[in-house]
Amino acid sequence: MRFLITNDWHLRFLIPEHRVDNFYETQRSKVLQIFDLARAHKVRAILHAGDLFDSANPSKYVISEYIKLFKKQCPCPFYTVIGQHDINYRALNLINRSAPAILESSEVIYLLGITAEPTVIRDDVSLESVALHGLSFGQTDEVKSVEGAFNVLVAHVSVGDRELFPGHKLTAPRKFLEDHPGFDLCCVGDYHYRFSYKLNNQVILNAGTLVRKSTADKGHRPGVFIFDTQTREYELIPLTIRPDAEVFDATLTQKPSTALFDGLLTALASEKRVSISFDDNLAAVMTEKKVKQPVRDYLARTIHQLRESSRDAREIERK
Ligand SMILES: [Mn+2]
Repeated sequence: MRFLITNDWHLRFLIPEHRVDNFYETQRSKVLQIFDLARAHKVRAILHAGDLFDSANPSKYVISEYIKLFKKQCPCPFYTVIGQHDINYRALNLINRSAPAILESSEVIYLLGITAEPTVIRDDVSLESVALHGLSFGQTDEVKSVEGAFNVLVAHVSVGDRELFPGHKLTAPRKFLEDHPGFDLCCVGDYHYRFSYKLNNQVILNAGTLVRKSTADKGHRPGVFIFDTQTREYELIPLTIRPDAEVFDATLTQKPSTALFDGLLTALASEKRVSISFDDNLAAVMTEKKVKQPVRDYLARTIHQLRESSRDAREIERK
């Protein structure tokens, strides 16, 4: 079976600060290019690894226009997970208020991984089974691969091979594959640059963002992967895009000074608070303030309970 792999569409109406073109139309035309590619390559489904919308509250116009577009033009099932841009406060229990949930209710897309059960697709001719699993941003549920099937994990996770800032600890693509040994293909989103990595029989792909939203994305050439489960081969298909000079504001072409940001990082690093993980930062602050162990234990329990109850609420909401 062939699949089209894509992520981080960040659908929106407003023109980002750095762009000078009709961004909404540009974005819409790229979505149409992807639907055309899915048709041309006869893929079984499109797999999108999260951040379908740019915000938790996109305009109703954007939502209704994309529902229409999916209905009329998407040639195959479309599966996605929830990225942190899709929901408020990064809180998965608010999933039913998200724009992707509205698209799912409109029966134009499917959300993966909200229940523990994977979606299994069977091919009547080759008798091949493909199990699709999903992990939304911050979802820590254990995913179990299905025996006898080709297992695909679609996940919005911070996996990558480039430091975002000095001292940034990130999960390398290889490590993610090692941590998910039962999965033949992992399609990930979150970081907006593209990468692909093979480890024996496993492959991990991030196609990169669909759009160059700011000058920081300059140099990125939007594209999608076509993956074949029989051969385990994949191909990058670049999208037709306009050159940077035509879409970016020329007055903003110079790289902004990072002096302020670097200063902040140095200050944070000196306080050993450089991670973007809440838990790491909390631990660093508690060490610095010499917080006693019973207080630490109490905080750890409370935070754990809060996370558990938000997961329970999510499961109840989905039932
Ligand atoms: Mn994103």
